[in-house]
Amino acid sequence: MTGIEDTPCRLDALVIGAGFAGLYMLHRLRGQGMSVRVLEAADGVGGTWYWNRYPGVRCDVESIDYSYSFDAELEQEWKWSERYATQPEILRYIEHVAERFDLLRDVELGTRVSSARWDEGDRRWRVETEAGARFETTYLITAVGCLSAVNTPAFPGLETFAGETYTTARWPHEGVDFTNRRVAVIGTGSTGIQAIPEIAKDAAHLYAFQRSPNFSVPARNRPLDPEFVETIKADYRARRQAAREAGWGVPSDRPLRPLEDFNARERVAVCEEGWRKGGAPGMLRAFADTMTNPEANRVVAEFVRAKIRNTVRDPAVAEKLIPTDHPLGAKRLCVDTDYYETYNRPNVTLVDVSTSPIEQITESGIRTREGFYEVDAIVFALGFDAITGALLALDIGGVGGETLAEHWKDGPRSYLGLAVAGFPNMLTVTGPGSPSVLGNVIVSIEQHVEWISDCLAYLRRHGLDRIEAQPTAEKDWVAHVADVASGTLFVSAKSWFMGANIAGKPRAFMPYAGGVPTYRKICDEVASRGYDGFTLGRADALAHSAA
Ligand code: NA7
Repeated sequence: MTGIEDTPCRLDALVIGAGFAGLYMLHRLRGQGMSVRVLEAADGVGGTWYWNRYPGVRCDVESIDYSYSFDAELEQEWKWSERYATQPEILRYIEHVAERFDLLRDVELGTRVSSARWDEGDRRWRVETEAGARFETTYLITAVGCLSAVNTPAFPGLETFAGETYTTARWPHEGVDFTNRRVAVIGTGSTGIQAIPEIAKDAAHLYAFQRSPNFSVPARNRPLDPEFVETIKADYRARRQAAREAGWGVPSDRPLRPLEDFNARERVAVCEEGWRKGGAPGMLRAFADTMTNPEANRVVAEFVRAKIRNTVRDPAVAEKLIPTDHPLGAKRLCVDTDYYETYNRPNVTLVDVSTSPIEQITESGIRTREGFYEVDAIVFALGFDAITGALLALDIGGVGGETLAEHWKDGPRSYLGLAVAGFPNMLTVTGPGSPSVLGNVIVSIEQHVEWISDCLAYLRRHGLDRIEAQPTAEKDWVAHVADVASGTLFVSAKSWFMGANIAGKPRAFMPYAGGVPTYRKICDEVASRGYDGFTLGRADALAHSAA
């Protein structure tokens, strides 16, 4: 049944999104005997790894950690080939998981949700798709990803451009040949930083349009050493446990100590060691207090700035590539292969659009305040309306017809990043107010999926089928999230974590910065106290407070 028929398709749970989160949610809930369907806008599973196919795209978390931990056989049988997996390899992995656990039969691809309304009368969600299919479901679970709503600022004159335009997050499946073409890449976040070195290898000339420089560290990607993989697989449980206990969901290879424990020479040695090993954790966790102590952060940032100066031959270009407006890591730290080296190529030009903004796109190129760049193709690498964008695009209406957009007009409000007051039976995987994008999102996805499925099993065991976050619990959690963030350096950057990259978006630090283990403990305690802060009830009886 597809929901297109006259009678809506009735379900216990409807999951929106078939990426890492939605597929695992389906697996868990189906295993609990629930009727579940996943609706996915794309023509394939994979979520972010379905859409983002631009040159150079890789995960910035190591492959041995960026994978499901819920099935021991799966983790033993799957072989990652590189330290940082490419998009095609991650997509193959997700497709393998979907097949291995027979998930596809409950996934409707090419199906975009157009609205979801809570019906207080019969206490169900009524969900509609763009194609007109209708679903009625007891539980609505969003698994739409934090980086899926593409940022599309308007560039005057874009429609007049005679060449080709590409958006990194909507890359053509057949790939793009840039040989002998003059290419503009607009945007130098993680995506631009991965794509620019690859496109520069083929392009006649590449113009990198940078509005703000970002910090980036070398990935030192390499084929995985079979002996290393064998050691991990011999005790994968220990590795997974270490990931869950690590602040960012990635195990540390050494005990963390604060800046003050090291003398000046040792500080440089610690940074040098992180740089040599490659990857974000080596810099972000150079010191235990890199993200909380401005001086510790300054030491690491200065170290990276010196590396940029040493790598980029033209000192003027090097200075433009050096961030000075935010602490290292306050915007997500980028991980690259030869990014800074690419600016030494004769066919690459850095165009600083902070002082000389893009004014017009013409038939043949891009005009900034100070110059004109004739190009054959433009690549937009402009980021996302992160964390809330994809949720708001679902057009969700809760109790009394209040929409999620209304509820969040001053910034996202959620209890634990899992549930929203006034939106009963809606649960949000990696919603705002949970650790989500701060670190290894797979660890956070698994924790949420397991918490939600345990919660729904609890409700069923107790003859309940209604759960709603209490307004006071939501208010307190929002205040706690802001309070925790204010004790970190994250809040001092105009980042997408803050909603600062989208015009008109309310400014609020959206993820929970208290660390993955602390957050897990809080969620577990809430559950063990009978879902403290939630009101539980029966659809056909008076609600009773669990608090
Ligand atoms: P990001 O990190 O948001 O980067 C987007 C880039 O696009 C950034 O350099 C922006 O400059 C730039 N941008 C955005 N709008 C414009 C306009 N109008 N003109 C010029 N430049 C613009 O997105 P990514 O996709 O790179 O990375 C997102 C996450 O995906 C990443 O952190 C990983 O976790 C995976 P700005 O900084 O706003 O000045």
